[in-house]
Amino acid sequence: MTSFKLYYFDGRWTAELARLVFKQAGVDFEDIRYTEEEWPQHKSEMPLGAMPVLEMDGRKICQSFAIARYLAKEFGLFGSNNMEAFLIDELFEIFAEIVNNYIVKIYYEKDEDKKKELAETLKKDSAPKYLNLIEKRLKENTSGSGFYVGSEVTVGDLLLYNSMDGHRKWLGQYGVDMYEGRPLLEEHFKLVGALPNIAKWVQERPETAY
Ligand SMILES: N[C@@H](CCC(=O)N[C@@H](CS)C(=O)NCC(=O)O)C(=O)O
Repeated sequence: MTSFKLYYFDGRWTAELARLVFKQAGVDFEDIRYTEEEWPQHKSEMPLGAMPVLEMDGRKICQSFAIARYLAKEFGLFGSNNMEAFLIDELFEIFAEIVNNYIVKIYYEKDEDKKKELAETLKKDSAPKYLNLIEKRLKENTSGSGFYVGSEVTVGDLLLYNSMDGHRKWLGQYGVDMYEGRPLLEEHFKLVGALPNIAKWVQERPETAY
């Protein structure tokens, strides 16, 4: 049986989606969390000198979204046909754009007032077009499951759930909730949060700063 080790810091951010995929699939993995002090000794052991990194039987692979996609495909959480897989990929690209074009800029901005301003602009001007499309996709799934695609849970559901959770927590420090006033997303969040393996993990996972 393959042995999995997931390396990251003691936080959720870019590693949490892979953890959720493991948990939903019921597959064991070693959740290795380096402290900031330990990290410099381990940086050169990682393919790109960054984490998260997944080690499988001694082979290390990197890039958080690629890791989550790989695991989801391995564990049957990537949809039941090519269109479902496409819609999941589309959702990954949407969140990659939100993170790379907006969230990362807020993170690196030094001025506190400017950070708040950027967070408010994200909510008002940039996020709506993405969230409108996500809601449209949810409505297009007429299976009645409430999941993002098809009738079974996929990594698309875990991605949407984890992004909402993380962005709310992080943007909350600037008083911004870009998901506010979107009952369909709220409903989906509750559905995924109530999946037994996810609910159990959310209950027992370490409380971390990010
Ligand atoms: N695109 C990469 C980003 C990886 C990344 O920048 N990781 C950060 C933590 S979120 C890191 O390892 N920083 C420590 C360093 O670069 O020394 C991914 O999504 O995995």
